[in-house]
Amino acid sequence: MAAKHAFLLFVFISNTVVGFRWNEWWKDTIVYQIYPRSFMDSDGDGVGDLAGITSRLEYFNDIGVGTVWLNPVYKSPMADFGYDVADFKDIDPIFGTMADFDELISKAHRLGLKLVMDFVPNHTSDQHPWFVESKKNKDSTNRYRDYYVWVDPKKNCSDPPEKCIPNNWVGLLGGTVWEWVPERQQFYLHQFLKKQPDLNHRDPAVQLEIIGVLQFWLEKGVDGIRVDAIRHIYESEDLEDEPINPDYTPIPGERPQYHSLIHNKTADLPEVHELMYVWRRVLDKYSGEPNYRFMATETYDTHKALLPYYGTPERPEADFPFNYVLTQLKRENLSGTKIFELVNDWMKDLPSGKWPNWIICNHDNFRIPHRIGANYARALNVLELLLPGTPKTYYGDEIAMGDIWVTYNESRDPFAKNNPNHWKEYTRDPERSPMQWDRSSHAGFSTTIGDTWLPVNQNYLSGINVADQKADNTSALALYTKLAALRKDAPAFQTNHLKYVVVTEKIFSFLRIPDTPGLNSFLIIVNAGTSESTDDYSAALEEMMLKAEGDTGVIEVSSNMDRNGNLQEMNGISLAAGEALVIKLLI
Ligand SMILES: *[C@@H]1O[C@H](CO)[C@@H](O)[C@H](O)[C@H]1NC(C)=O
Ligand SMILES: *[C@@H]1O[C@H](CO)[C@@H](O)[C@H](O)[C@H]1NC(C)=O
Ligand SMILES: *[C@@H]1O[C@H](CO)[C@@H](O)[C@H](O)[C@H]1NC(C)=O
Ligand SMILES: *[C@@H]1O[C@H](CO)[C@@H](O)[C@H](O)[C@H]1NC(C)=O
Ligand SMILES: *[C@@H]1O[C@H](CO)[C@@H](O)[C@H](O)[C@H]1NC(C)=O
Ligand SMILES: CC(=O)N[C@H]1CO[C@H](CO)[C@@H](O)[C@@H]1O
Ligand SMILES: [Ca+2]
Ligand SMILES: [Ca+2]
Repeated sequence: MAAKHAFLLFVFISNTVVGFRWNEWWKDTIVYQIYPRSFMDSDGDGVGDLAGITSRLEYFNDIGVGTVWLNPVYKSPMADFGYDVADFKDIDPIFGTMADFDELISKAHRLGLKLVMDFVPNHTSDQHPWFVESKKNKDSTNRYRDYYVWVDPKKNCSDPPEKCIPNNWVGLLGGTVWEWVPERQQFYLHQFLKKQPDLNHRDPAVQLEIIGVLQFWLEKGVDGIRVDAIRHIYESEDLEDEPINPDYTPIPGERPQYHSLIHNKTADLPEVHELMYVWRRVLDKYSGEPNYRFMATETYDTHKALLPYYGTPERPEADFPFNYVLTQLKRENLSGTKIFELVNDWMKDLPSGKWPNWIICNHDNFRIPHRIGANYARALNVLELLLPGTPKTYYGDEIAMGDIWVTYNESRDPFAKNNPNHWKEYTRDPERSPMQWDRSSHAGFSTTIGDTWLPVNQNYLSGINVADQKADNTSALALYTKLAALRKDAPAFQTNHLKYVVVTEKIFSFLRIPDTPGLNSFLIIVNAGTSESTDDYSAALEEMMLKAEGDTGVIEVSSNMDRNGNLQEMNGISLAAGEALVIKLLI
């Protein structure tokens, strides 16, 4: 018996897409995120490296991924595993050499893959030569004097100067952003770790240095950059306190957490858009047919705060700001209506002519089996790959990899180690375990006789590995590969519009319709509920004045790969909890 629903009808204006132009390669690709320590270890030291990645590049051709994005591989003391850069123009020895990088990029290009680098402009390592010089003194002869955000002790303060903290600003890991340096008798600002001093992008010399870094990698042939932590680039020069967040309850005896304040002096300052535009123009100088250079930005924020990073028609910025809204999906709030809300927020406010993108997992959030439940991992890949726009896959999501668990003492992540009382909320180790390639020792990730840098999830022995899943045409990997091919081949997936069909507490469903009449449309249905759902889609389509031919479709793909090819009546479609269907129709 089909339930009665509210029907939600929205239509988006599309760009008419007849194949993508040379400068739009980032639209019909899948971006695959590699956390380099954890992808493939070539030399048996237990840590992944560049030569390891190079040795596995054919995998991307096999599964239909076109773009690889590397988390930082630059020279770094690894206080934040590479997000603390000591030399923006060199490779860290743990990952290999510049020659290894050159080999990686040339093989990637030979295989038709694009390579995107992580770009970390907000801060450097405290061991970067710029900082080492900058902290020595504030003499006008010190050319690095203003490379970082240095501030005097608060005025009219009767305490010793190192206690005269300039203001109430709190960093992302809790506690003050200010760190005292006796040599300069000043504080420097760090929004992340103490070992990650923020660069001063108001200094023209810093702006030039950073442009030089961009040029260095563009000349090496990288196809794009992903700009890290963009909302934190600038802080207000007036140094006024930030307002207290009324929704925050302080914990007695504990340092204040990031959300104790409303960050309108240290985040999303308007100046950042000037900088983005400058960088965009640098990329444009290197963008000659066929080599368009792509830019994405990273920041965790509400969709309203993210959208401005697209720029404007006159002043374009990112090709897209990475859209993290779906990373908020948790076990307790996963539902059809919640997915609808998050998807629709982005789609309804998307600036005209701009391209959406979707991210469900990354190196800062638990993976789906842990965050929501193992039986939803496949369906969420269906959702991510078939929504309009560019999907981003975190390594291992294609095989439905799960998290590991490590104790506080075994933790590697500084965000956890610096927060002994809250480490379970901060830890990012669980989602960073080594990639599971096959059933050999360490899941084929490493030949080390010792330990890998984080433990391998033991479920690699029970089917969660690439080799076993390649041999099984019903596996998560088989599903992923089929979806990747579908989104590349079917014109219905090469537009940026969608129509919602049935949306309920359990169900989120949408139609992808090609711009050219007479070609197949696809109805995608996800059951995000905790029990089976049977619904009438025929009436919903009719209400939208659309009708499937003969009121039937063919199941192109089912998330469990067990209903593919079945004929399906539209007036009563049943899905198990966590199941997704892709139904091909003519309308
Ligand atoms: C510091 O104290 C002096 C003398 O009491 C006062 O004139 C001045 O305005 C104060 N400055 C600030 C920044 O509060
Ligand atoms: C910051 O927020 C406070 C409180 O909402 C407001 O009074 C103040 O004007 C804001 N400042 C800026 C720079 O937006
Ligand atoms: C879902 O729940 C989590 C945990 O309670 C919360 O952090 C997150 O903001 C919620 N997401 C949405 C979209 O409501
Ligand atoms: C963790 O390490 C500390 C210091 O080395 C030690 O005292 C403690 O017993 C360890 N805790 C566990 C649970 O292993
Ligand atoms: C998998 O292979 C078997 C045996 O060849 C075949 O019967 C089945 O239809 C295939 N399933 C899928 C989903 O391709
Ligand atoms: C999603 C993302 O890239 N997060 C990074 C933001 O920047 C901090 C500091 O560089 C990193 O620790 C996060 O991993
Ligand atoms: Ca290695
Ligand atoms: Ca900053």
